Amino acid sequence: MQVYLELLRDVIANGQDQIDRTGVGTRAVFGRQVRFNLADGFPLLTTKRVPFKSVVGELLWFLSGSTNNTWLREQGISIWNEWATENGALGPIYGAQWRAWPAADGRTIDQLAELVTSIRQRPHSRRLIISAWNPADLPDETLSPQDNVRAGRMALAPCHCLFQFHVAQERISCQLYQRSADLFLGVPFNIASYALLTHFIAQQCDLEPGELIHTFGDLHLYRNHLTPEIVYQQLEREPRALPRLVLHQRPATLFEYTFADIEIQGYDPHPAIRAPIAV
Ligand code: UFP
Repeated sequence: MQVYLELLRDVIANGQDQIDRTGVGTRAVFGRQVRFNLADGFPLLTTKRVPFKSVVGELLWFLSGSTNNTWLREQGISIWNEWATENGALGPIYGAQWRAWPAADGRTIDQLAELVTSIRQRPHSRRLIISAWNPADLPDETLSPQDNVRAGRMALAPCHCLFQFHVAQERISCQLYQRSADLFLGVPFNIASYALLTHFIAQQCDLEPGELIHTFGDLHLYRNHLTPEIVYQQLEREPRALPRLVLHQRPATLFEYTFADIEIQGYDPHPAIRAPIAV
């Protein structure tokens, strides 16, 4: 995960100071790409502890098609709390678009189910794409998350908004386009989440996981993360060996994985680093 530390240095050295929606302010670059060969180990950051249980829980929740925060909260996962209404609603975010994209004729499209079928039938297809970027459902950037949800819109515009799979030599790779990326808090989580999803899809399609290619639009460090205790502390740490992911069984479908099926082995990170989140 040396590549992550290089991204931190890149944003510090080459970023421009920007005003942003949250009012916190960032240092940002535009357009970057990193690659992880999933055969080298599972890309879970070792220079700080990443809460893997939250990564798993959020992905299982996305895959279930849910957009209500209640189940996550019950699992002790608080990552969506700031955006939810008092009833836990988040509007038509990822789960809705991935599993039930509304079509003009009233149908809904299960993009993920169709993706798995397509990969099995036509692994060489160049159209193995999932999009969460549904312009009809985007929030109004000037309203609060909760007011957007009450108006039937997403609480937060998709950050990881489009991804594509590619099969070559029995390996399946995933390229993610992330339009906006909080490099300190969001990105370690997003890398792990898409690596896990790629392992699931590979298993479901009888393929080996290949590469995760992570492409960024606005890649930023919030100003209040650029402190000796936060970003600079992490930069002083030596990366350690990557852990391994073990999937204990192969469920009948992509939508039936549970916490018990997923184990991370050999994860020995440096301690967690707390940092304020920009809402
Ligand atoms: N963000 C991430 N990853 C995520 C997620 C959010 O980095 O998975 F949901 C960050 C990016 C940005 C903010 O700092 O949240 C979203 O703000 P905006 O919509 O204005 O880009």
